[in-house]
Amino acid sequence: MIDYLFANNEIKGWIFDLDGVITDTARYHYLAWKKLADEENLIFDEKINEKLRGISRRASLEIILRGKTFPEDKIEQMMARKNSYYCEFLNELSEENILPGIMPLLNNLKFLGIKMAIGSASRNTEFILEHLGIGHYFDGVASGSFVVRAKPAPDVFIHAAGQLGLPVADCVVVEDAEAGVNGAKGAGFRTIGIGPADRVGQADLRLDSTENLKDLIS
Ligand code: B16
Ligand code: MG
Repeated sequence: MIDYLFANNEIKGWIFDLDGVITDTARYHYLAWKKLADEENLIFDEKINEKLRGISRRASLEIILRGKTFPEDKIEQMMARKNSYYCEFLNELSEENILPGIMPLLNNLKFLGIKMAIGSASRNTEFILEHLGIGHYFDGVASGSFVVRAKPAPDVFIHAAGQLGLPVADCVVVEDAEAGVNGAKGAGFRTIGIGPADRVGQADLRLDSTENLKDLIS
């Protein structure tokens, strides 16, 4: 598997998902959705939150609403409210919130001259990178702000590969969400899944934790 991923050193670009790979903001998403759900008398718990991994803001709200319908202006207002709660939590983010193994990997890839990009569903990508202080590592930043179709559509990764000036076959995508791995794999990227097999087992290489990433390149 590792041979397939790294054969002939032909990986020229690494595309990283943000939430769940570079940093773990799932708790903040949970607390912000929970506050909104409580205000709106909607049932929401950590189990439902797990389904929102890698899913866009709108698709997340649709899952929480469970078929309940609202006028578009109310939907927009609820998404904005959730995001304002979420951004309050994001203000607490710092380099201490970068997941284990990420900094050694980014430094090694930079040293080797391998291009790197972010491919995230989050419209808060730039804000998060700024708080983490690692924006300068990336030659491209593709996010939910730039593409119409959210994951599992591969658009955000294809946009990232385009920013790197590389064909998809030369890039590996690192993802923690089933939707992200499926989207990237279906588009011809090589994939590394972070997390349990029942979530990212379909990736070309699955690792339990970001900590294991640093052993791939040294
Ligand atoms: P926002 P990723 C995703 O980020 C999160 O995993 C997902 O839970 C969230 O709903 C989505 O971003 C949209 O985030 O509300 O900040 O635009 O994993 O693709 O980096
Ligand atoms: Mg993610």
